[in-house]
Amino acid sequence: MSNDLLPFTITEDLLDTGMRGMPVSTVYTSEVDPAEGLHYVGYPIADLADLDPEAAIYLLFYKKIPNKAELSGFKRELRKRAKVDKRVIKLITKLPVEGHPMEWLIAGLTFLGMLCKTGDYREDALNVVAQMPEVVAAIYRTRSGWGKPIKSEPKLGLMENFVQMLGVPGADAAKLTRLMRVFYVLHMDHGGGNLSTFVGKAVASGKADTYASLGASMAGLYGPLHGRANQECLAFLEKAGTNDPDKIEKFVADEMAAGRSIFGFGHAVLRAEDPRAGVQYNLGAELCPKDPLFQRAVTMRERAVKVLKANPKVKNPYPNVDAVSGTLLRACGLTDGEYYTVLFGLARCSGIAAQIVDERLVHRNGKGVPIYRPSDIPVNQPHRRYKKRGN
Ligand code: NMX
Ligand code: MLT
Repeated sequence: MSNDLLPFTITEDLLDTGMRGMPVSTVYTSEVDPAEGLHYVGYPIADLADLDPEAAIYLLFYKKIPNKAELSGFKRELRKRAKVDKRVIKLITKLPVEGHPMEWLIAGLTFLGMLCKTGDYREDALNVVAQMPEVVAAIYRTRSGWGKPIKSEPKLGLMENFVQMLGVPGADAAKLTRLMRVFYVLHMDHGGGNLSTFVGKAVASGKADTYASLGASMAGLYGPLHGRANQECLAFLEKAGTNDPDKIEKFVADEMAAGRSIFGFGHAVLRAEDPRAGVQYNLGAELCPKDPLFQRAVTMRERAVKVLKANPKVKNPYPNVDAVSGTLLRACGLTDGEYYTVLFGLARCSGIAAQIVDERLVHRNGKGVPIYRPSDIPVNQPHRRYKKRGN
């Protein structure tokens, strides 16, 4: 562990800042370096972007990149765990279409918990990772009205099976699979302090089960400043309505002046362009270079940064993970932005589940981190006595 963060003094100006920069725990899966961005167990994310998603999961759970035998054993293990209880899928098909897909996802995790939990953090973590593709595909198909859920074929591989179960009308499955494999690896984990991960681990610290903890963490991811920024960013790009660089710059400046968010830009920790954005810009150049909305996002990369840099309050004017992901998903056939955060959640649950396993079963020599209970400072609450008054 690097000791340069310790000891840490909490001064008044650090209160009510959303705990910005306060180290509260140790984490074994990943690190977010302000300048260099995300690393999984020490490896820079850009180096891992083309890894098998299953190998990336193994890395987060077992802290090493698997060799060939370990990877095939792990894939076998996930296949064995992949079968989702039919009742869970049936319950999903009864959910109201008025609900946002993230509300469906939270419900799906709750159904899995009700019907399938073992109560063992490691077992439940691996089960949920193996079963989420089928759950998310069922959510997607049912709520989109594409038809009945498609039978799972886990032997295809995690993302290959997911794309096959989605059965996106009119999509090029090979292209979508290429995208989803990278998308999954990029979105799995982002240190221990991001909102959804922090919430999930906090809930698990009260010894709630893995499914309830992940449901809570997905409620955190649902917020537009966190995971739902990928949905909002697609709408933001569409709203810009032009590919002319000067007009885009004016649009961003007007949005900022109106007090609205510039979606896909900024970060609480990063102080440089998010390498996960860089990987996706490159992937877009490969998969959909002529797509007009992708090209607009590329122009934003330069012009939105210019506008945000001119605003002294913004600490990071650069693109984050959500800046361009929606344009790639849309170009590969997933045109409805409302589902993008569910895809983020599908991947992120694996990182959060791995961190929950560590916090519950590994930290403090296996005793686990105690129940989260930070303190607070009471304001305008002088101690006084209440005297019962007559009527
Ligand atoms: N658009 C508009 N205002 C911004 C932006 C932005 N992209 N980035 C920062 N600011 C504002 C921020 O609201 C704050 O204003 P005020 O002092 O009036 O409250 C000020 O600039 C300073 O904020 P920072 O310290 O730079 O950023 P902070 O750590 O508070 O927030 C985000 C980080 C990510 C919430 C913020 O940059 C943001 O709202 N970005 C747009 C939403 C987004 O893309 N979120 C996705 C993050 C990644 N993810 O997937 O989770
Ligand atoms: C994430 O991937 O969780 C986001 O970049 C937000 C964060 O790290 O705070």
